[in-house]
Amino acid sequence: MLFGRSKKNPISISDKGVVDWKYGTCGYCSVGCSIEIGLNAEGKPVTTRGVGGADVNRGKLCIKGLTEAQIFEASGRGTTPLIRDKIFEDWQETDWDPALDRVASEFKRIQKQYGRDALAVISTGQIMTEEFYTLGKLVRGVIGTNNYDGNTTLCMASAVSGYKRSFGSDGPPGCYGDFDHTECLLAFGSNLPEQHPIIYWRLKQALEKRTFPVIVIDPRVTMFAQMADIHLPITPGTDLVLLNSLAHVIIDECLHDKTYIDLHCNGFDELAELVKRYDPTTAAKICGIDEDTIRHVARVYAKAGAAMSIWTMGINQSTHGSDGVCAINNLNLITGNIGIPGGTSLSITGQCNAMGTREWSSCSGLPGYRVLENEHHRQEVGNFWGVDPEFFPEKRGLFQTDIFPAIETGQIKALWIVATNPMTSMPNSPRIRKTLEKLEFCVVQDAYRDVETTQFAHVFLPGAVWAEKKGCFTNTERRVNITLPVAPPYENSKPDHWIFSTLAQRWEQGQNMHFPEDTADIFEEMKQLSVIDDSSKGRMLDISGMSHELIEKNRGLQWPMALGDTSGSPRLYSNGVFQFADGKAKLLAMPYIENNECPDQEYPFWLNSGRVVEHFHTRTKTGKVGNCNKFSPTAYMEINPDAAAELGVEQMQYVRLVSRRGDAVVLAQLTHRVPYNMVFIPFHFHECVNRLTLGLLDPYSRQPAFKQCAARIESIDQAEAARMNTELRKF
Ligand SMILES: Nc1nc2c(c(=O)[nH]1)N[C@H]1C(S)=C(S)[C@@H](COP(=O)(O)OP(=O)(O)OC[C@H]3O[C@@H](n4cnc5c(=O)[nH]c(N)nc54)[C@H](O)[C@@H]3O)O[C@H]1N2
Ligand SMILES: Nc1nc2c(c(=O)[nH]1)N[C@H]1C(S)=C(S)[C@@H](COP(=O)(O)OP(=O)(O)OC[C@H]3O[C@@H](n4cnc5c(=O)[nH]c(N)nc54)[C@H](O)[C@@H]3O)O[C@H]1N2
Ligand code: SF4
Ligand SMILES: [Mo]
Repeated sequence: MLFGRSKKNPISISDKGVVDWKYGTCGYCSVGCSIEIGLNAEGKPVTTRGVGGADVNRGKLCIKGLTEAQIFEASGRGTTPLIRDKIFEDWQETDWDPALDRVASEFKRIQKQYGRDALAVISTGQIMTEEFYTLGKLVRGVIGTNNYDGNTTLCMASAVSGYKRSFGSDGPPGCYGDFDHTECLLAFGSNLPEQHPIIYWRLKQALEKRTFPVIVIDPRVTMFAQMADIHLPITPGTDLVLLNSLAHVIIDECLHDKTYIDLHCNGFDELAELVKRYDPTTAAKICGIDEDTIRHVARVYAKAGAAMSIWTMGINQSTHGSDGVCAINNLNLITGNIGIPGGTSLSITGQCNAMGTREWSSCSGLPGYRVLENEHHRQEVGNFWGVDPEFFPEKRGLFQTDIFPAIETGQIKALWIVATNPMTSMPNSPRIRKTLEKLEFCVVQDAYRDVETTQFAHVFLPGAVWAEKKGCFTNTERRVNITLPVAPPYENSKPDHWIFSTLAQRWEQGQNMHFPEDTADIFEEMKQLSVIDDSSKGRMLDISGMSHELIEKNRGLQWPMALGDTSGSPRLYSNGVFQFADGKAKLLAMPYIENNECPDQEYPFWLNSGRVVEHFHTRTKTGKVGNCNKFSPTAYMEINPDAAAELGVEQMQYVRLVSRRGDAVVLAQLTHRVPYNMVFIPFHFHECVNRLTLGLLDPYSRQPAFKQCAARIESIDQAEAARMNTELRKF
């Protein structure tokens, strides 16, 4: 008898005619999967596969990596530079020289007329590290505006700020291999199976060999929450309260590691005093997790031989994002869980090169984790580049989220947007739209011409994308990995580093500086800068032992890797020495201050937002990939069936969602994944959630609280809704 598929036609995998495979690193998320791109006889990239010998993914890829060969010739690619005098007018096609002349002359005009800082530059987490470095050299060393930031501020800024406040430096201290050693995992605001599928797979592999408790803290019952041993459905925005309460129990029950604290931490007494106020009974009323569970989780964590915490946007995108990160660090420091196998405080990063920009772009300072505020750093970099150190400002300029309000007030007149799409990704898009319209001059540099932000540009510069160029990305575990070019830049697009160094030649200062053409040479320059001389030996961000060849051979190398080292470093702070002058980490006492826009009678729902596995951000790539689109074709809103029943909303009905900022029309998906008073919307669709979000800013990191604001649901005529939805999607 025949069962199942054997009765049907066998599955056939189409032969793509691959004759050669080239090495690369996936260009979507921060997991950093090693990928091979298959080329057919005409040399065209036609498919991809995971690299078996690569430590990160061991042959696996998720749906995005598996379909990535389709992004090169996807519709909407930029073909040639475009210019126009006024926004919304028709574009004129042009070539690179006139386009870059126009950019340089407008930047110079604006800076002369209104001051150096009237020009702002915002960048990304998606170009290569060598490109970031070149952009930083151009902006800091040649153009000289201090209002230069990246979309890290929407994403990783709270983690950066929290690491700096606790450990004295940025840099995630752990690695994926920690899953193989840990005895307890706490995961805050992270939906690993969908957003970092291959890290999740590494976790599952570890759990197949040994069991250890997995505890997920998320207001939604995500896929991750469903597989967890304990799920804590926290009240949005209150993680700091839970974390302070966990510390309360640990200290109260003497479960902390006194020896580690004495040797390696400052600030214990202040922390112990502060957390006295966060007894589980009091905390439970704020964070919504019952007191017994808080005590239980605290004991499980503190008693585990090695315990680790991971987190993503549920923590970072919050008005207490930076404090939340420090509180996670506190938890790990007081239990001695930093720098040991299975014991770490690991921020799961976001974009493929979210780390590269932090390390080398000079966005918030100077390259190689150097800061503008340090005179020695200004001198080191100035001397190395051949720039008068006096040219550098003495403290960092505006964050991305402060640049937009500064356009509103007229302080900033021109904006250069590199590989980010703020019209869709910033909170409160009605306000962003008005802001962008106010600019005297705007340049968008993107691999795709059809991104929403381009409509506000006077010049569009088409960038080559991903494996059309050669360079490195750094992943969540500080692994520097490489991508080799498999195709020439699409039509008349150019690699971003070429655009930066060619633009630099339009300034006299740029002509006097050296901008290498080959990214391997740029990497060599970064290596030198990572450890300039004996005074900078022992710097954490040491890549002097790496090279493009070694990186490819090893399928990625983790920094620090000093000259002469034969391998990279899986962990930081294993010796208990932190990056403050006295070598000790800081335990921080942080009170919780309630400041979110909470649901009320008028707007009774929490509006939560995030992602789905099939799409990446503003869908400039995945929106054009057949299978990604097929599995996730449209924006939708998760709503609890009980709440839906009360409002008379049915499955797959359109509703009108309203906040104090704006409204959107969206399809309802009834699911118990969200509690009664919450709705959740993936942010990938420009016509939807960021029209409503508030995005209050964290005081330290200036990161928006994308995941907390209030909304109400109204019914809407279905035919009218379908019409509105189609209109809004057109933009
Ligand atoms: N498929 C896919 N993968 C991606 C991306 C993508 O766009 N698509 N983007 C990449 C990038 S740049 C990033 S930053 C990461 C993001 O990765 P994640 O942070 O894992 O993804 P999100 O869905 O934004 O948010 C995670 C969870 O935070 C929860 N949350 C909301 N409010 C709170 C709160 O107050 N406390 C807690 N504890 N949790 C809360 C949400 O319910 C949600 O389930 O993903 C990366 N990977
Ligand atoms: N409501 C809500 N909003 C959010 C979030 C949320 O959870 N909720 N998450 C936030 C987070 S964590 C993030 S990271 C941001 C992401 O927000 P964005 O950075 O705006 O999103 P992307 O779509 O990744 O934009 C990257 C752009 O770079 C282009 N690009 C890709 N590669 C290249 C290249 O090599 N060269 C050039 N020149 N261009 C390239 C792409 O086509 C795309 O237009 O969104 C934030 N917004
Ligand atoms: S997990 Fe991330 S890096 Fe790996 S294939 Fe998927 S999108 Fe690419
Ligand atoms: Mo992100």
